Amino acid sequence: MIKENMEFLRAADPELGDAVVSEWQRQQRNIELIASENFVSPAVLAAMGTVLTNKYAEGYPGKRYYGGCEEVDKAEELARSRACALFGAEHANVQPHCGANANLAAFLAFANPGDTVLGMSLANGGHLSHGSPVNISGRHFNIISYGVDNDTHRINYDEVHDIAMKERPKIIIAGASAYPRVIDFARFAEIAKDCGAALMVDIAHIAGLIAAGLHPSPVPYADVVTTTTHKTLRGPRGGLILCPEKHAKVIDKSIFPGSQGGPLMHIIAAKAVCFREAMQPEFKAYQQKVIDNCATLADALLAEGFDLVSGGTDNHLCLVDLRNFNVTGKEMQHRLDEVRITANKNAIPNDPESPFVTSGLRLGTAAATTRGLDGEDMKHIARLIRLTATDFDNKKEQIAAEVGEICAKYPMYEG
Ligand code: DSN
Repeated sequence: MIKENMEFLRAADPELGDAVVSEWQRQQRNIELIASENFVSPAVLAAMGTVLTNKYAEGYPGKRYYGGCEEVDKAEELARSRACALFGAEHANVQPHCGANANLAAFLAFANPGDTVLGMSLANGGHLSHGSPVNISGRHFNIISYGVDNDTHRINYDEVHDIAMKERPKIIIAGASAYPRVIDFARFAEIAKDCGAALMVDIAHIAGLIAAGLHPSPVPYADVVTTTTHKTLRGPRGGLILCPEKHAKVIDKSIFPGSQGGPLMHIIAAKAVCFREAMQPEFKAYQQKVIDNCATLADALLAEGFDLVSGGTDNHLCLVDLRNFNVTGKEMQHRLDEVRITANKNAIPNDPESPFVTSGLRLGTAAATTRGLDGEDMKHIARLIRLTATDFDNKKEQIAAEVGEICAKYPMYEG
């Protein structure tokens, strides 16, 4: 069906159809190690391609600004109730178009422009929408940051506490895009309580692990939890907000009419499908494999001579410090692209290089694990990454051929 749909599209619009088919082929022949990506199920893919895209439904189920919303109400109710059940939350808003929109809504709910917000710095693993000067969060709020400990590369909770007591932020943000270790949300909640801040937790990267019970959940502690739905959670590209009932009204208002217009009902339907999938026992087994594969990859990279930020990983990603191999993150990303391993350059703590160059490489196992890759493949990939760093010019054809052999074992979306 997936192939048939692509052929249908290609017949209707050859230029666009060609690009879609080429992207599918790229996904087939590359090893995907971008920590924020995944491959959705055929059911999630199907939900995104439904007639629900035709419907305007500003408002919320039972209280819309348009007629004819009976069926999309059902879809949104399913998504909301499943999100609550999956994460043990009292309230869910499934309308954010993306994680950054979910974060903006959380800012609007708990702070006013000019108020102080404390988040993890981008340079130490935080996210653009947690207060970067080039993002609306950094332009409209007074952002102060915490980083990681210089030696352990872990969050120093005592330091976060000191900063929070001195600066008295309105919001404290926990959560990161490049932090390979468990985050102590209970400790963050104590800090927020001590300084009178709201606690916002962005679980975009680890939502799947949390849903599976393999990382502690922030839901019992946070005033608001934001996430994307497409990373480890393996749903459609989009956002989600969870909160206690006492904050439901202010959160809903911050999304609509506060910062968004019409919800994307076909994407909300796909979120409902994703949440149902995430409640199945197979999903927990999948998340355990993601963690196991990442641990194996990290150990193998260490054995190949690489340094890892924080020395290893507890979750789905690891961050390689490339400096002892005398190659930058930018150059390594480029070389890996050539041998069809897809990853991204990433700043490491106290990176001497600019954010466009970087000294690090972020690797994640969520997508490759969905595809079926196992521990032996991870060890093989670590060896190929070492060859890419040390002997690229001589070995690039050989590396690309070995990548091709791995990919051929795990075809995708063939049905
Ligand atoms: N861009 C995502 C990532 O790669 O981590 C975060 O939104």
